[in-house]
Amino acid sequence: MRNELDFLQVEDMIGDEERMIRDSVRAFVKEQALPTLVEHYRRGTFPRSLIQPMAELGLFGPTLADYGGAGVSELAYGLIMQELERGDSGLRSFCSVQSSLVIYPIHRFGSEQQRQRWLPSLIAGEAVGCFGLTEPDFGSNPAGMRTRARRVADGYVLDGTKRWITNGSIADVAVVFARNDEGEIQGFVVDTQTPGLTRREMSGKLSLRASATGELIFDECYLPDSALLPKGDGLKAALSCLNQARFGIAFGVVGAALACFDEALDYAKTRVQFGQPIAGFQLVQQELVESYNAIVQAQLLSLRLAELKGRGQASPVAISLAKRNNVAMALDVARRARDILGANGIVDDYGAMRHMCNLESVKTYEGTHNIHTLIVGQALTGIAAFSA
Ligand code: TGC
Ligand code: FAD
Repeated sequence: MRNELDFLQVEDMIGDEERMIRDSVRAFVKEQALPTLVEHYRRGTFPRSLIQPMAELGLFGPTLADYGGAGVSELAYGLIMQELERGDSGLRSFCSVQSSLVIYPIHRFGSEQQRQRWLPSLIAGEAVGCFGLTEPDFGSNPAGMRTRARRVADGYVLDGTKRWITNGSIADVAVVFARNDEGEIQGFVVDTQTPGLTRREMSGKLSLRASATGELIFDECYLPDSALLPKGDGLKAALSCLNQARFGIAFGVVGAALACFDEALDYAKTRVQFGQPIAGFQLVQQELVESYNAIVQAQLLSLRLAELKGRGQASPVAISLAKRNNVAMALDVARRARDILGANGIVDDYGAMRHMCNLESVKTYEGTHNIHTLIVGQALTGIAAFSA
């Protein structure tokens, strides 16, 4: 959003340091990432050449102050996600997973040995991580997972399949959840070169094409005791990682919405039909105003959330509310932008339709829109409505 259009002066709510970080990521996305992203989106590949530049900007595990992390604020983290997703949701996904779903659980639940082994290289972008919770038959309901961790002498044997795993096919390390002999869920840190683990790239995606999505198949995969996340017991540990990633998504999708809005506004002011710019038609202005209005509301929501998170007070339900609202908002803004662009809206010379397709995945992952509705509904009523 251009400064002169910032009617509520949202910019004033962002400190100098956060603004500097945001602007450097914005410049990186514009100058280095976007020129290659569209081609990767066409080919359905992840732009691995961007990993090192992102690491040099300090974008992996940025809120950690140890193991090489930059120690930035929660707001700065959110704004990093916003600028990455202004480019493409696939780029933000890569960083969400690396930071919130791999670096975070290893730091919070891992042993010192696991931390030393993985955190410096993940933060430096020398290693890539992935997070395996979802299975072919258990998406919204991970509590039903079937992946087993059978106890054997000095370790565990994993059997099962994790599907729809971002970075799964390119990762060096996987944080994976499995059910032990007692039926409890436990987390493991798995080197992806471990015998018994095979991986498959998932093909045919019409969304998040510039992101690697894979399947992890564990077949009698032996892991030593040292692979167990010592403090990662129960579904609760897995779900607490999701809070971090959902927070990043609440900010990230604002970036996608801003990209679509800016594109649609510029287009509407220059595209002439019936002898005047289409921005001069009331119906087009209404679309632009609805988008603008929704974006500002989402920005204010995420800024408040960052403030709460910085104080350690962002509850899971507050995060669900923001993920749910902001993703639906961004999808709506992307669809409106696509419409304003007319036929040009369906080609990838413009970003709106790519963002729109990406946001369909963002609506589904990290808890679907429906699941977040039920999380907030449960908090409001005290009644869980997840199963009939
Ligand atoms: P439930 O009984 O509600 O919870 C079990 C325990 O966990 C606690 N809990 C949480 N703790 C921290 N943060 C949260 N967000 C939490 N949600 C629940 C809860 O208090 C309880 O603790 P305790 O002490 O009583 O044991 O569990 P449930 O089985 O009824 O499930 C509830 C439900 C449906 C909300 C949950 O399963 C859920 O969130 N489902 C959605 C699954 C999901 O989001 N999967 C995401 C997979 S990862 C991914 O999509 C990555 S995409 C990455 C990218 O590319 O960006
Ligand atoms: P389902 O759970 O089968 O849901 C299908 C539909 O039913 C949805 O509309 C859902 O809202 C609805 N539904 C389900 N239960 C209810 C209910 N109780 N009430 C009302 N409606 C309901 N997972 C990982 O573990 N790691 C990753 O890195 C990862 N990356 C992903 C990347 C991509 C591109 C995608 C698309 C997914 C990724 N996922 C990942 C998986 C993602 O978290 C799941 O797809 C998501 O949790 C939904 O599960 P599902 O697809 O099995 O849908």
